[in-house]
Amino acid sequence: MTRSEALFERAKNVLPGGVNSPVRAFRAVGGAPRFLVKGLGSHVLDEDGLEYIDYVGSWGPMVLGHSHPDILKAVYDRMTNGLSFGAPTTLEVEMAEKMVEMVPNIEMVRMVNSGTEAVMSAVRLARGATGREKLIKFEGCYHGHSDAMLVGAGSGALTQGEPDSAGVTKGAARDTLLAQYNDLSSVERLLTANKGEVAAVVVEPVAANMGVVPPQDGFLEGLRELCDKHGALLIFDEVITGFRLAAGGAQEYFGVRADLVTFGKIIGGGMPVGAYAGSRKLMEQVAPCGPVYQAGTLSGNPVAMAAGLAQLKILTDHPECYEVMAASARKIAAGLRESAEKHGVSMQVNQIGSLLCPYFTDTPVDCFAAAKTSDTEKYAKYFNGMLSRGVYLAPSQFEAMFVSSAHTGNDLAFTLQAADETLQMLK
Ligand code: KE4
Repeated sequence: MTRSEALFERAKNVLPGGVNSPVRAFRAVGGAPRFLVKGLGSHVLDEDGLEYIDYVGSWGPMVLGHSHPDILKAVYDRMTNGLSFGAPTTLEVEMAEKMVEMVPNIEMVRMVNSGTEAVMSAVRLARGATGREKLIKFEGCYHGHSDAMLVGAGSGALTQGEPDSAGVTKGAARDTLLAQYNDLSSVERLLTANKGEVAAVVVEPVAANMGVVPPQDGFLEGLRELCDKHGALLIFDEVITGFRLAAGGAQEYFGVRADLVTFGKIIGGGMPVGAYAGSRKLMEQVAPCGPVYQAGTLSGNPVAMAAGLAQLKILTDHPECYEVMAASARKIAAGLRESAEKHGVSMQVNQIGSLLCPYFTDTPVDCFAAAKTSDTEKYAKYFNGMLSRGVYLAPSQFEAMFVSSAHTGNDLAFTLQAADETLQMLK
């Protein structure tokens, strides 16, 4: 028994499923999750002393790789003066100012402690600001685990929300309507059928929780137009795309304006964090200056702010990172396609910026229904073949590969060699 296997058995006695977040449990790919002890640059080390090239990167925060010296120094310098006060600190003001400087169309920010909290709060603000109760989200998009967001499953393009988790009441799910990603008509039908009742359309500008599905040309622009026509707010959930697709996130990358934007991951540099942001008019409706209540003991925590601010400053000072990461992702995508072709494996590879995802299907993946045609058994074999060769991927077909600025040319060559050997075994 490996140390990870032994630790996993021990963990299962005191943690549900042995983990603190379900996807980490390797349920979709089998075997015991690797218990990691160290990360440096693009590599991580597990409890058995095995090293991997890491394409999870804590699910997005480690955009500069692990243990960046400037980020570690910022954390160390901050923590020696105290970890948390529950009182204002200069760092949270500097963080908000930095985000406003980098992201288009936002004037104010509220820090929270997770992406879930950011989306939950932005949705409450949208409902409070519009006086409307209904929401439109997209099947297969993930926005954290607040009740209103745990709605999916429903068949067909238009469905009244059905909870997809125990404990989410029909009442909580009732006001969440499901549309189809990259299908503007499914949104228009919902807005028309619920005239004057939809507070907001919540969307991942790049759907990165069904694998990676980029918006088709005109999709995001169409959402903007439909929201304007129907008086609904457009919420970009940029927990993944924020500060990753571009310094200004998806709004900058696609040139589409959202009314509210949610963030997480990168702005914490690896520490627990979330944020939502928008115009002054909207954000000043949030307590204590407005009627929309939202609060948090550790919101704006100085250590998290120090880590996040250090990461944002590096991204600002080195904008070339974005093209470097995108070029690396393009290289991996091209190499995977080449190997799949060579070995006769049906594979689609979607890539945008530093995000990519291989699907085991011969159907082009431009929506959730197409993503679900992927052979997830084959993905599991691919995952384990890569893991055994020292490449650590998302342990689920419906996640993204996260490329960082720390991934080197040697990492890419090693990754593609491992993929070629693995795909040869799969055919
Ligand atoms: P958190 O509450 O996990 O910080 O953020 C929720 C969230 C919100 N919006 C988007 C677009 C997200 O991708 C997420 C969380 N992402 C997943 C990875 N697909 C986190 C990994 C996990 O659940 O353990």
